[in-house]
Amino acid sequence: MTDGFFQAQSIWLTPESGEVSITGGQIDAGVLDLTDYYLIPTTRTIGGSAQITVRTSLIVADGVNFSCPVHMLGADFVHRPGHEWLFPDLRGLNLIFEGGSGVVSSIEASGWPGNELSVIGAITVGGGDIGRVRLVDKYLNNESSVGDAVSASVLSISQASVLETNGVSLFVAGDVADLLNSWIADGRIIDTTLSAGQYLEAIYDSNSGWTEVVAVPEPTALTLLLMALALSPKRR
Ligand SMILES: [Ca+2]
Repeated sequence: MTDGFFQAQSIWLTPESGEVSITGGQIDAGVLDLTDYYLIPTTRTIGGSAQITVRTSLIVADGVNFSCPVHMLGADFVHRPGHEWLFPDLRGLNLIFEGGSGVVSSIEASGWPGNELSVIGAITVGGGDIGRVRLVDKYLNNESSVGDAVSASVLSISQASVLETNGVSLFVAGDVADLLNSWIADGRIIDTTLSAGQYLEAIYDSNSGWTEVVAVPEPTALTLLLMALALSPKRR
């Protein structure tokens, strides 16, 4: 597909063999299902100047290459386990969550910084309207011991939009700890699963080159007192 407009409640875009590519035109789908045809891996290319809007769920497993934005109007990004050697290439994908107030989307944790293919190119919370997105981990995508996380090269959260980490590890490429900590402070990044005495903090790991949002224990009164003493000017 290179042109035209296609609108449907549910689109299962899966050839029995060969390759399907959408490089132009407009798709407006309730469900856009890009999973395999009876576990036969095929390749689908979604990119170019294609305009994609999804309203319920965008479902991937493997064999998908994205190189365009996908507008998520309240939709969930579902990543089912597929063939691990054929992980979808999400590096060119920009998921834009803009469902408006009171609408919660989700992102399946499937990536980790060690596997570049599974890193989502960009997660944008808030676009034409504000967005709210919750990280979830319903499927075991990575069968090694690393575990599933949500990893993005770029994360943007507009004012009044919210990303809920929901106990799922979140990695963003580069040293963006100051930016993410400012979003934790102003409520753009929250975790409603934190136990008492925990709070979120973004920490940059110079070895990996990634900033991770982690739950850390609240500093105790004694720690704060010792820090204050250490920072206070020395007396003669
Ligand atoms: Ca998962």
